[in-house]
Amino acid sequence: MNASPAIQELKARLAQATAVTVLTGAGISADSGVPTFRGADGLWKDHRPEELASPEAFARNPTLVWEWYNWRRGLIATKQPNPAHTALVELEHTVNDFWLITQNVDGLHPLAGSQRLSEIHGNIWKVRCTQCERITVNRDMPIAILPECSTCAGLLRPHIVWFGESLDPEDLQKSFDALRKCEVLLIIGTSGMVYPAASFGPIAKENGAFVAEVNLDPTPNSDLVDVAIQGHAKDLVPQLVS
Ligand code: BJW
Ligand code: ZN
Repeated sequence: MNASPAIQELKARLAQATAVTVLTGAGISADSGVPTFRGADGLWKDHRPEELASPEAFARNPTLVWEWYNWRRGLIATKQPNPAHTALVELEHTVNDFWLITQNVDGLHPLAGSQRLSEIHGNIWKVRCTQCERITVNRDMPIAILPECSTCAGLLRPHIVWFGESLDPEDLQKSFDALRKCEVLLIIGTSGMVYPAASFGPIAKENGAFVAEVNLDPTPNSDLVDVAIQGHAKDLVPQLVS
């Protein structure tokens, strides 16, 4: 198969760059069978985000929120990284200065072997105590509702950044550093609707990076980027890295 000129150019840029940053969203895991948030089959079709993914929702009905996370954990536990996740591990090994920023909480990037990454919206396999704030890994299937902290007996919550909550300052700092210094920013499978990640493309562009997008559909980023390639992440990302 002959690669398109856009793919060829991006492939060459990636091969030459010494600093590459990648931003991923739910679209990369869609190819592993994990549902996205928005769109026809997205999670928000049946659930209102503010009823499940906000601190107010958890305060109002922690049982409902935990039931939803138990369902998601059960689904994600059956999924595996796909060739797009694996290709990014390969890229991490070949690029001198590499950073992966993922909005995904499914843990498929670390499962594939990614190490230089920030999970800026948290991880569905981690829990945080609402009292003492201790963060622990928890793979219970299903998790006991309502789960309690083993240190202080406080109520545990998912270690996930909900709407209206701040991102971890260290994750943000690492992300901004990576966006400012990268020669290439590759944005994969995100609708570009949720801030602050929605501002990452413009930040890298303002700082002189070559910005590329891989997505099934056009997004708000498509007009800003140097190259927008439409298709499945699992097919395109391995082509870009090979
Ligand atoms: C494929 C594909 C395939 C499919 N191959 N592609 C500035 C302006 C306006 C609002 C705000 C602002 N700053 C903050 C806000 C408020 C809010 C926000 O952004 N709201 C917007 C909706 C307007 N942001 C926040 O609250 C953030 N906090 C914050 O900024 O704190 C400071 C602050 C607070 C309040 C006010 C002001 C400042 C926190 C955001 C946390 C988001 N958390 C979630 C958690 C969900 C719960 C959970 O997972 O358990 O993270 S929301 C949800 O969206 C999830 C995702 O990580 C995130 C992004 O979604 P993503 O990944 O883009 O997925 P989709 O489904 O949207 O798109 C999938 C894409 O893939 C599509 O484009 C498809 O085409 C594509 N695709 N298959 C390639 N095979
Ligand atoms: Zn505690």
